[in-house]
Amino acid sequence: MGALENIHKENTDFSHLAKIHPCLGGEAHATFGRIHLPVSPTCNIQCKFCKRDCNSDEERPGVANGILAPEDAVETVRKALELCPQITVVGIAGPGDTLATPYALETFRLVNEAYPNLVKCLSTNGLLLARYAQDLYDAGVRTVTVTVNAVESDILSQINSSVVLDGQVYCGKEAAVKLIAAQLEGIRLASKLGMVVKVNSVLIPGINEDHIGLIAKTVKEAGASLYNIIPLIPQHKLSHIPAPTCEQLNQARETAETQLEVFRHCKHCRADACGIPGQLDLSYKLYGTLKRLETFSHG
Ligand code: CLF
Ligand code: SF4
Repeated sequence: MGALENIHKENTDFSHLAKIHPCLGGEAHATFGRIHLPVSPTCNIQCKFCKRDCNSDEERPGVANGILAPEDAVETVRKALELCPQITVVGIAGPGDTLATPYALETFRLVNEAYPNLVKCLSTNGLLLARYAQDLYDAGVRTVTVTVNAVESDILSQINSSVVLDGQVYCGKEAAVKLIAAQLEGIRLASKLGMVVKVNSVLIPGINEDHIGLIAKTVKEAGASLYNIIPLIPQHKLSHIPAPTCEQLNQARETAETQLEVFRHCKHCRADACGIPGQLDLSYKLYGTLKRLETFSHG
């Protein structure tokens, strides 16, 4: 832990963070770990491929063993560091959207007080990012991932069916327009505040596969520094679409790379992942006793 304490130095500089954060494209993906705290139960949008669930068998985003209460987060991080001292990042990535409920922010505040030197990382659909960017920064969050699946409403409305904003439900194109504007504003604000912004896109053959270059260009202009393209897991309303082939995925990554650095080591973590991505999975050891819930989502 002694050597790691030096590494756990807070810093908003991308190159420094890339050395210690397993998802920022540096060598750190094989060396350092992250713990995800599944404190966010619900979502404020509906992606057509998203089937939120709660179980301990599936390895995909959107799934967690159960929901953790913010007041249990510090003790959970302590246990996780005991199990895996290589953990440098505390992430909140769902299973619902992390900003749809106040629990992620509350959790980051508590964890930041107890562990100011761990990197705090948030993953969100971006609908409420602009609204909470300053609060997140003040709670120690320095890396943010926003899932942007399209930057044109015609395309996004094929991927997302609705958005709930301030008690109002928006559907179809209207929802897509709102979501795209909110995401780009959130990325602008978060990066302006000094947070490193990574964008995730789910690659959906026949829908956004020829749109990746424009997404990369647009989010880069808004302030994103890194891009991660994730293959569709065909399910829910998009279960009829086949997952992209390796060629399609590589093609999309190459196109994106003309605009923005591309992260290629993503392991499609669960919302309650713990350990070194792709190498050491301790989530069952850490969360095995969490009560299972019926349904929820991923952010
Ligand atoms: Fe977690 Fe995501 Fe932060 Fe990483 S995961 S919130 S940025 S600490 Fe990483 Fe997992 Fe891929 Fe995410 S390998 S799914 S990119
Ligand atoms: Fe989309 Fe994530 Fe919400 Fe599911 S939980 S609907 S993937 S933003």
